[in-house]
Amino acid sequence: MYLQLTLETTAYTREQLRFPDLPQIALAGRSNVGKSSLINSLAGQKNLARTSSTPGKTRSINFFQAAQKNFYLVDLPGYGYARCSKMEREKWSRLIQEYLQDNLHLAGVVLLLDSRIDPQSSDLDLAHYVESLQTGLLPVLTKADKCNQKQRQLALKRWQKLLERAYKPILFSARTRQGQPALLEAMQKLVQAHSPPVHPENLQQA
Ligand SMILES: Nc1nc2c(ncn2[C@@H]2O[C@H](COP(=O)(O)OP(=O)(O)O)[C@@H](O)[C@H]2O)c(=O)[nH]1
Ligand SMILES: [Mg+2]
Repeated sequence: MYLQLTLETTAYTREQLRFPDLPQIALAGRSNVGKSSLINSLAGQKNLARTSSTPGKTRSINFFQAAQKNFYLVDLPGYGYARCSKMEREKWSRLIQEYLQDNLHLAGVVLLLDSRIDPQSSDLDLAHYVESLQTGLLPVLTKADKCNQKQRQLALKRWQKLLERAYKPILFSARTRQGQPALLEAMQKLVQAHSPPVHPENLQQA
């Protein structure tokens, strides 16, 4: 099963952030974690989201509409890229925060974590921030094909323990598509569980 994804809007600044009236699932992760590869894999396409071996290239927030599923998949800029200037990094993390904060359409955040790499403080910072927003946090452990069974189980246990309030992490590989059905199902559940924002005009009769 694939998601039929169409890139609808790209935002580089706060002013360009629009909130289409549909639930949104945000994808977050450090640069090079495999976010573009995951989007391409979900869509069954090679070049929908740019993949590159040069980290830190995607600086925008990209809204992909999922046809028939009635939600947006929102690709957030990769964080924690050391080779950029401090100012640039702060600008991106501010844009991420402005997007996540008070976003009534947010149905959940999928946090991508490299299954081979030890937990980083930037990952934990973002995870705890998302938990503070009272929105669902779904950890996805990427590049699972690069680990052996023992390493995969270790990564799973470690993240489960660190992110107690999150959903159970999903092991994922864009190469083998391990975890893809589970991820699609979990995203669908987040969308279904999301209650749409109440518009002021609907409040009057309540
Ligand atoms: N073996 C393997 N490599 C992956 C996987 N996902 C991504 N990569 C590689 O990791 C690098 C970064 O991937 P990319 O999707 O561009 O990461 P992004 O910066 O998070 O968008 C690329 O060289 C990808 O080919 C995966 O599931 N398995
Ligand atoms: Mg990318």
